[in-house]
Amino acid sequence: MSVNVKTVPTTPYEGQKPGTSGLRKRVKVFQQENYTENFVQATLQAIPEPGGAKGATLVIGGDGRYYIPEALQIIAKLSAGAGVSKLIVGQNGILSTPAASNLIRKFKATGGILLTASHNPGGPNNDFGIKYNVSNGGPAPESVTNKIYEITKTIKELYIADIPKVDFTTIGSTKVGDMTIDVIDSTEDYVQLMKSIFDFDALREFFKSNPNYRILFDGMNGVTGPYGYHLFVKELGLPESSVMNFKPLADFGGGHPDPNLTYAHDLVERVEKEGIDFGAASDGDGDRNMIIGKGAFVTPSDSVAIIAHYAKAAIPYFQKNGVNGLARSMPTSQAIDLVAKQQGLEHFEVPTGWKFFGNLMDAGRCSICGEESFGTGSDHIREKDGLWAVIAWLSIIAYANKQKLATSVHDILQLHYKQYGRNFFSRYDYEEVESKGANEMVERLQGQIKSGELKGKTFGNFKIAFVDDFEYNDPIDKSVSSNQGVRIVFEDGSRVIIRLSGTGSQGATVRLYVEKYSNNAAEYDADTQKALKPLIDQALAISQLKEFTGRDTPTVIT
Ligand code: VG1
Ligand code: CO
Repeated sequence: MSVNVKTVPTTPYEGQKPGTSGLRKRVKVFQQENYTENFVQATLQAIPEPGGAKGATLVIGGDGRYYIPEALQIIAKLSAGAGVSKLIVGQNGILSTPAASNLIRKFKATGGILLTASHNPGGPNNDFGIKYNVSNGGPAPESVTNKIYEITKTIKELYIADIPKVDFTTIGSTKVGDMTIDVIDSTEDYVQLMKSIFDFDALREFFKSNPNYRILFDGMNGVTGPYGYHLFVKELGLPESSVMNFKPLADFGGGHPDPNLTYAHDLVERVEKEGIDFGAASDGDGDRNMIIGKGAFVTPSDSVAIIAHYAKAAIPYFQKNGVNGLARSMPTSQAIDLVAKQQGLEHFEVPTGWKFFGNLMDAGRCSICGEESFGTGSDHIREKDGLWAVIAWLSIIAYANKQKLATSVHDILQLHYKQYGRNFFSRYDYEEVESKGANEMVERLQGQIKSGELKGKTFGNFKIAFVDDFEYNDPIDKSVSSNQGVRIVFEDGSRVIIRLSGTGSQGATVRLYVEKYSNNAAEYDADTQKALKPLIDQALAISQLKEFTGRDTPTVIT
């Protein structure tokens, strides 16, 4: 049974360029006539050969945010119009980003369309987003996202199948014309994956022999609530009080579903007040994570280094597959490099954005990687994975407890610093600043890099070793990504990085990253902001951030 496909004229919209992780704009922008349709069809047309969209199997799902129901219907109509043969959709359109990545790999799908703006707030006046992932389960590389953008600039016609409204609320298989739509359970496959990676018996054993050890997971009313509930309550048998904000809401309860000390303050407060041993949170679409303990905050840069350190001892997946190499994004602290050196592993520094890890993983050269922006993951999928990181940490705690090394998050951190030294790290975000000032600030620095005038200069106690605008040469496909952030590296190894965000939806966001290494044991318990203050002062002086943006203080410090 074939369907009738209507050809509907359309005109291009400006600015449909996918950023660090898909196209993110205000809901109101997506609601404009044919705006979503244009982008979805451009995405379908950009699906790489062989095959393209015709005969493709696509995984579809999102983080539960406002406008997903409408977007699902649009995707169904355009997919049928493009000759897609199968859609695999999470029930009610719910799939966390890591769960979607897993499904693409598991069912050998052509790719997937992810409906998320990640940690950006949701609701009618906030953000929506669409991202395409390719057959390895990872975000589309720049060759594909550039093609999508090119198509959006000239799009003239939409091919819309004349099909009735699709029911995405009921699990089961239906056919519309020649296209099959499988609506599947949102959490089942992901939970199975976690059980194949970690030793759930060991975790249950740990909680049994430490009955007073309390954990609290904050779903932040994003997509991970049902996944966390399934894993912690149903599988590990922990009390329901171990999860909070676990119902996905279209507006995330009015909150900012971003797991950091600012936006996950309810969790932080409860951990301190109630003396909870281990706290964790994930973002709107489930790929980020934050790990805290009583009186302890794990920076994401430390987190990935610590996971790499314990991987083979504490996680069956790595016992079986080995650890083949480590990687981090450029602004992420160098803590993981130190682990790689000690273990004799290859390590890589890639630009910001998870898409850059995929090639290394596919080539078997990277097993564990992370970003300073609360992203941690491994080659079990091709996205960062919030709940994976949380269970990795619980596995480390169970292992360290059994070996009588440490049980608290604080002690695990201190043990790590004793062995490797400490990389103090912080990021300052200046959100919604005027694009003009932000661009001029970066252009000035780029000019100084070109002219060589910063070389060898001293700022306070810091002498510049080198400055550059980070460029990445992918060792696998040889693609080159330039202008990935201004990097100022000092002789003592300290670093200042400045770049503009590629995920914001309004104005510009300036990110300032600072890192300082210490192997002085007396400093290991020091406060991060205090330890970094002299470097931050110099970073502000070098960049003239205040002069260019008019901002005295950052919006968020992580
Ligand atoms: C930010 C982070 C980056 C992350 C990206 C997507 O990008 O810095 O590390 O990969 O968000 O994460 P940017 O360009 O704004 O700095 V997510 O959880 O929003 O998909
Ligand atoms: Co996210």
